[in-house]
Amino acid sequence: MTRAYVGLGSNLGDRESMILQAAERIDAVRLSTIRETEPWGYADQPRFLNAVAELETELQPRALLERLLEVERELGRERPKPHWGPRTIDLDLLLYGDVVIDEPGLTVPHPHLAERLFVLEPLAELAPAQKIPGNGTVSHALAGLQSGL
Ligand code: GSY
Repeated sequence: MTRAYVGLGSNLGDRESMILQAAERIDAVRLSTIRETEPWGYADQPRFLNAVAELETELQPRALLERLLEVERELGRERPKPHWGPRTIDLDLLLYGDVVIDEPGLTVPHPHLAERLFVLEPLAELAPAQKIPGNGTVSHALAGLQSGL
C-alpha cells in the first residue's frame, strides 16, 4: 500500500457534486475541505472548486494515473480548448509516497505542486509534514509560496 495525494478541481456543471463523486470513485480515504479559488493560468473562465484527496493504493503510479483519467472521462471531462480552459473535473496525481518519476506523461511530484496555492493549502490541511521530494515539506512549500519566495 502506498499513500498518494490527488488534486481535484472543477469549474463546469455541479462543481461540488463532481468533486465528491470523483473522490468516491478514486477511493479517497480522506478529503480536504472544498474551497472556491480564482482560475490560475487562463483567467477568463469560471471560478474553480478545489480539494485534495488522500489515497491508500495498491495501484502502481502509471495504473493510478490511468484510473484518474478514466474517472475524468466517466464524469464527462472533455479535453478543453484552450488547454487551460473550463473542465467538469480535473484529477492531478500530486504525490505517490516519496517516489520521483519523470517519464513521458507522468511526472511525480506534480511539476506545479509548489507553485499553486489551490493545491498546497488543501494538501497542507491533510498532510503538513509530508515531504515533497526535492522541496522540503508541504508546510515549508506553502510558507514559501505565501511569502512570495
Ligand atoms: O490544474 C488543474 C486545473 N486548473 C485549475 C484549478 O484546479 N484551480 C484553479 N484555481 N485554477 C486552475 N487552472 C487550471 S488549468
